Amino acid sequence: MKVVHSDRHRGHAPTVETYLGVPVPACEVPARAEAILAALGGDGGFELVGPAEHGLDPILAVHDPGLVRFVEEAWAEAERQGIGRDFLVADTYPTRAMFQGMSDGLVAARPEPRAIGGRTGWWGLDSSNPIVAGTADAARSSVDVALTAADLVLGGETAAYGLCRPPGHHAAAAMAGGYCFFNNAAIAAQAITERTGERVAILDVDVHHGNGTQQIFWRRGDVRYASLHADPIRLYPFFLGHGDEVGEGPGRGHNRNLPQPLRADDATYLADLDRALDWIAEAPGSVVVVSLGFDTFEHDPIGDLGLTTAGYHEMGRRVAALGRRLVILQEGGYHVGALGENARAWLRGAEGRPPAALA
Ligand code: SP5
Ligand code: ZN
Repeated sequence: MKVVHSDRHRGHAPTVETYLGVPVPACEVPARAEAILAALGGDGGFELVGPAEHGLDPILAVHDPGLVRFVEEAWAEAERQGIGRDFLVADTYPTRAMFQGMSDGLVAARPEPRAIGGRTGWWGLDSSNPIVAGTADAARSSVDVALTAADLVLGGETAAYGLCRPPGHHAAAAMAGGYCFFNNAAIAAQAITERTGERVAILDVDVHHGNGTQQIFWRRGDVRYASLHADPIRLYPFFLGHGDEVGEGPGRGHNRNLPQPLRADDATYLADLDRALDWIAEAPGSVVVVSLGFDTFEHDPIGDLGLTTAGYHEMGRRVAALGRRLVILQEGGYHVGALGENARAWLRGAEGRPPAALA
């Protein structure tokens, strides 16, 4: 399998994030991608390739131009306004109760603030998502990695893996958050449906609900979204990811959430994976975009499920058994020491190769 990666992810190098208002070591760090790259490179069965530049148009096909402008300008503007910090995190968020009782039109006409603290809240979900000098360039390269993986599959590969970093699935049309700036999987799915005229499915197996992907395709019947994730009653993103969120309008019945119990093991999880795969198989289409997270791992520092490395091999095997072409894109996973072997297990499973003997 071809593995698409770019060194430009390294520009997004936060060392600190804030968690419940307190600075803590950053989770979403360059070492994550380096660990996966080293393991896949060392396997001998993967071919490493660089991304092609795809420009802004495919990003603007799913994102609000205001979000794109914000991501591109945020760091320079933070410096210009003299925040005097190593990283930018929002100060104030426009939470829905602030607008209670106002008409939709008047709410929609509220202007974007100019002060960078307010502006970051305007375009953001949460305060655990630091922006640094190289964030915008890394986010652009991550999209290029995803789109290059999609190109490979549309060009005839059965499957391709995009080592995206930063991840994407929490980014909505007009919102960054959850370590995500541009929604790599949504941008790839949109490009695939435009180019093939086919329907596309997105299977999201990150431990967190992909609220951004769900939002982007909420009213669309041409891209269906299935997600397995820790029940949002317990875990980020808290406010979406419940089982009764099924899409609306033309998208009704094209969104499927399968929230998982605390410490769900391989067997519990894989039974729901089969439900998601059967549901994907009900709709036509030849390509599935996989939002692949390893924060479902039993030892992940921020997840609360119980999957094992052997479980990832089986997951890859079952997803490939759908018989559709796979654009596999990296999302989360924060146990840096296990990321390489987990990625290797999943992708070897998808290729029909046996699990690697552990070193
Ligand atoms: C793509 C993805 O997996 N995003 C996850 C976003 C989770 N956001 C909340 C994280 C709060 C945990 N912070 C503890 C930091 C310790 N390093
Ligand atoms: Zn996650």
